[in-house]
Amino acid sequence: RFDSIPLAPPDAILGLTEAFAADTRSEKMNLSVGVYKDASGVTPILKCVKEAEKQLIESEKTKGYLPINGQPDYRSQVQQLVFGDRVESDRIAMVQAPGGTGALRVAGEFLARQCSPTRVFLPSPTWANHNAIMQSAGAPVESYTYLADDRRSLNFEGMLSDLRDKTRPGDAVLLHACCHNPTGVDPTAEQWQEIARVISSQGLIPVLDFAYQGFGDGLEADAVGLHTVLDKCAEAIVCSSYSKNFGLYSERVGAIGLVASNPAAASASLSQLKVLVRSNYSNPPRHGAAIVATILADQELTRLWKTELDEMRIRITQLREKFVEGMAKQAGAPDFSFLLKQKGMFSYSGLTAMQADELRTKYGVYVVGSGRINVAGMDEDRMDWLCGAVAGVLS
Ligand code: PLP
Ligand code: TYF
Repeated sequence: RFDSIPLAPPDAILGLTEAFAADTRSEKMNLSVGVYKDASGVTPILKCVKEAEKQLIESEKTKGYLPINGQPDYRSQVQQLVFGDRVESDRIAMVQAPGGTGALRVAGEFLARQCSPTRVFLPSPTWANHNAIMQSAGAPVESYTYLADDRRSLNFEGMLSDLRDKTRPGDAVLLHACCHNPTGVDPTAEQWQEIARVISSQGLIPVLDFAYQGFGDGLEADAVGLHTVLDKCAEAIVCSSYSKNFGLYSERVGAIGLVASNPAAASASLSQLKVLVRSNYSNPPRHGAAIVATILADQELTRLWKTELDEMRIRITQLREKFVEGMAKQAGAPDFSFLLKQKGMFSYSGLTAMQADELRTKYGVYVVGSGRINVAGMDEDRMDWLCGAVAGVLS
């Protein structure tokens, strides 16, 4: 019964955030959890979101349930954002989902129930929750080589040979469409061509986790990998999240975009996705999706969103540059210029678990035990102090 239930371990990343909140040192800095912060250290509500919310307060007429697969105008806006005109509409099954996590969970259950004996191949390393989500969904999990031994670049040959040699036709391969979490290491456009070729020739199902569109090189540039895969593969699943690029973390906005090889297969897949949603959370939340749909349906708001997204991306790039410069000024510190090649909020810093511990206890700088740092959590006004702390634990 309940009194014999063992204590579960806390989430490694969210546990650090709790510890950070309880830390009374004023100089503390949180580089652990993956949320964007602006120059004043807050995770802002975008202006386009505030404006859309104002409009929604006026125009919203009901809080009645949404359809199982979500709000129709949200679905069509998001479909346009993810697929453009690349794939015929009648081959796509779109389902609004509660965040990227909800999308991945439903996609995992779909693979486990409808595509068995499909195994899901995850990159090594990957976002820790990928393992947990796929396992909870009942999908057998395997891994493929991703990061090279230097822990700062792609082991491209290793990746391709794993995808060729370890998989069977019908297996699924999860790919971070851009801004790989936790490493920041993305394939180049040419490497995506090769990856897509192998996935197609091996008969694998590409599952693209698209959680950071616009945080790497821009909205279009960040979709290059996805587009390359879609051009070469007749089937795919895209799990997108609007937590980061609309700053809607707590509103739980995401989507599953399943591409089938023909319209009948898309309809059947949609019907099965709806069955899964029904017994899971029944129907998705309205507010966040309504915000995204409102913004994307309005040219002015879309322009404002793109400007604000550019600002976030440029700030992250500048923080990378300032950190690399700051580390170069520290006597004896290793060269951190590899951070400039990496994309999105995250990079592996090369810090060991022990050094990460020391950074926290001695300086109040919180990084994940793997050495992953969230660049977007850096305080630019105290960059020299931060670099001094990192150099302090590295020496
Ligand atoms: N996928 C990756 C790679 C992520 O890093 C995250 C969030 O950190 C998600 C998916 C899920 O995002 P959410 O469920 O908050 O939309
Ligand atoms: O920092 C990361 O990689 C994520 C962030 O419900 C996160 O784990 C935190 C909470 C959550 C989803 C993602």
